Amino acid sequence: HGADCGGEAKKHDEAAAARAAAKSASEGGPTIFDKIIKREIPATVVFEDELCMAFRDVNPQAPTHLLVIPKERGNLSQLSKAQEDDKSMLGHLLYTANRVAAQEGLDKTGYRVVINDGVEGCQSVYHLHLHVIGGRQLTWPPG
Ligand code: TR5
Repeated sequence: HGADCGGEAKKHDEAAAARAAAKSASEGGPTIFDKIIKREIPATVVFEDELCMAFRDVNPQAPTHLLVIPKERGNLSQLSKAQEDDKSMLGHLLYTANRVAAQEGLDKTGYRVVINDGVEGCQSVYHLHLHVIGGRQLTWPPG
């Protein structure tokens, strides 16, 4: 049985599926986020600049749940693949996370930024993304 990563209970091995997705992405395969970037499938985009975009998570875990992603994934299928020359993009994404949080009014109340990495981190889409979650009292620790 796979890990419980918050989805519906599934009969197949979720960990194996996650490893397959990670392998595909690490080999340059597309993810669903490429289609969002190209506007081939719809998303509610709340911010965009030359480097990144932010849109609403389709399965929100709180009243506000945004994803901030680099438009060019490059090697950043996941945070653990980050290299020295990704530092400016990583900084830009984190800075943008606060900008979009403020745009949602969350700078007044507090919010959370999460990056899930790999199988044990419950990552499901292998294109780096920051979750920006808020609009209710969150709890700690996470599952
Ligand atoms: O599990 P990790 O950390 O990899 O986060 C992936 C996130 O992408 C999840 O919170 C999903 O709910 C979200 N997601 C998945 C899809 C999707 C999306 N957010 C917006 N729009 C989406 N589309 C159109 N399709 C998805 N498969």
